[in-house]
Amino acid sequence: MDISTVNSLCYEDFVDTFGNVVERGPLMAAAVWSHRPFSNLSELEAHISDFIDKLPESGKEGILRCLPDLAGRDLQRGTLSRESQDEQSQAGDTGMASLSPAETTRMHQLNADYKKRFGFPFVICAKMSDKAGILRQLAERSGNDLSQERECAISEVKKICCLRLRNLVLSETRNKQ
Ligand code: 2AL
Repeated sequence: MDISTVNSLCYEDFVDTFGNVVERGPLMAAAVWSHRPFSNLSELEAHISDFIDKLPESGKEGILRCLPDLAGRDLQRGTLSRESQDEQSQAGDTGMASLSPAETTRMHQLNADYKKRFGFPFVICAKMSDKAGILRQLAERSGNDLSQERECAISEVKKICCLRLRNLVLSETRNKQ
């Protein structure tokens, strides 16, 4: 859809459309609707980013806790959101479903250690990485302190949000084509 269609949506339709650009985050969409009309996709994205930045640390951690683990229980059970399913299956060439048994064990262990340390799941924009990069980042970022890591994880949420938005709204460049 183009930006004028976005601007014409009632809030119910807006929340239905954008309620998962931040995973399980309809509150974000419902809040950002107040800022219509948006002049372009970047402005919509900036309002979401701004909303997230203004949250207290507990709110940011709440956003992180709404993301499913990579290669975790939801992937195994087939209960990921459509967007997450798509991202986890497109990490690198083959996706998170194709981890070897040894990689799966390592991933589960690192994820569990990370969660124990920070109290939220390890989050990374899977489409911008691959299996090796994800495992490396997981090990490296586990060494961060809490505030550093919270900000790092939130910046990954914003990258995921940006890609999800681009799947829904034509960007300015594509509009001109
Ligand atoms: C995810 C997810 O579901 N999609 C993505 O790009 N990253 N989850 C996560 N824990 O990083």
